[in-house]
Amino acid sequence: MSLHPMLRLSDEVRDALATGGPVVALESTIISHGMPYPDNVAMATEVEQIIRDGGAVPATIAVLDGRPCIGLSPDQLELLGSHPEVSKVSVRDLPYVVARGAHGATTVASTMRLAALAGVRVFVTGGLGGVHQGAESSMDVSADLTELGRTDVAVICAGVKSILDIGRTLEVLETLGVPVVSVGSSEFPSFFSRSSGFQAPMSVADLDAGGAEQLAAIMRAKWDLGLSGGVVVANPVPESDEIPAEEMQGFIDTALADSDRLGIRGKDITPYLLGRIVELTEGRSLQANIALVRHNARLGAALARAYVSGG
Ligand code: PSU
Ligand code: MN
Repeated sequence: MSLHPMLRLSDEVRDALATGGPVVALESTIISHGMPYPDNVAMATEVEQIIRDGGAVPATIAVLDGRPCIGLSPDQLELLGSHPEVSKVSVRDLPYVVARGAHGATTVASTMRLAALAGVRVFVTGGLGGVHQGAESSMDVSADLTELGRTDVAVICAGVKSILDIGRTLEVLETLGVPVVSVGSSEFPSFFSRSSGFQAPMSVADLDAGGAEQLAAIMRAKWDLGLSGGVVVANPVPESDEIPAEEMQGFIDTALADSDRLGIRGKDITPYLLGRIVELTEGRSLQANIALVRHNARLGAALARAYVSGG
């Protein structure tokens, strides 16, 4: 595949793609707008190392000085985690930050798009965007779902937080033809918790029992059939790091009520709620968040290897 001229690839990503090696994309909104400094930079650095230890090459994606970058240096991760002028960039925002030569942290939607442009098919994150509570009137549905409906990338996440309407999020994914596959569980997880009250539409075995190979086979079957679009891989948080859903619900309700009272809307809602939940839980949610991203990174490396090794 010839390289898109607007992309800037790190050397290790360029080499891996040139030789058909395993590459795992990572988003940057989670760094710039999803976690506080300096834990965000430590998380991003550690996750890249987990992917290398798992035999794959990490490709953290962001827009820097207007250039879409696939694979970042330690200095660039530090900039994303600490610079005040890194905007949150979903698909609609990409043309603007690129044209202005600005910095942008990419969401799941824009990271998927840039990963696909570079030829990367596996992407690891923490939580997906989805249908917001009250979307019946606000119409606030994340562009992450639209992108999952059209871009050929598998996204490994820990499910969807109950800051969103989980049931409606699953309905939209079904409408868009997106396979939603839980790993080692029959339930769709709710980020901090292994349960959500919703069954997963599909499931595969745990990583230790061949889950990565089963997922790679689903990706190949989908794309070989010409069914474009993504796959949601829902990897439940490990039991030892879980915060029970009942326990989180009070904090989430408070955060939602606060955002409502402050009139926060649009692209600012998700970052506001994530930050408020870290405050309300006195950092406990952050520890669970970091743990589940690590866990997803291990699966991501294995899935990227299984996918490139053919079937
Ligand atoms: N949910 C999380 N953590 C995150 C996000 C969502 O638990 O960091 C970020 C991701 O980058 C996701 C974005 O793609 O928020 C969704 O934002 P919006 O709802 O504005 O589309
Ligand atoms: Mn929105």
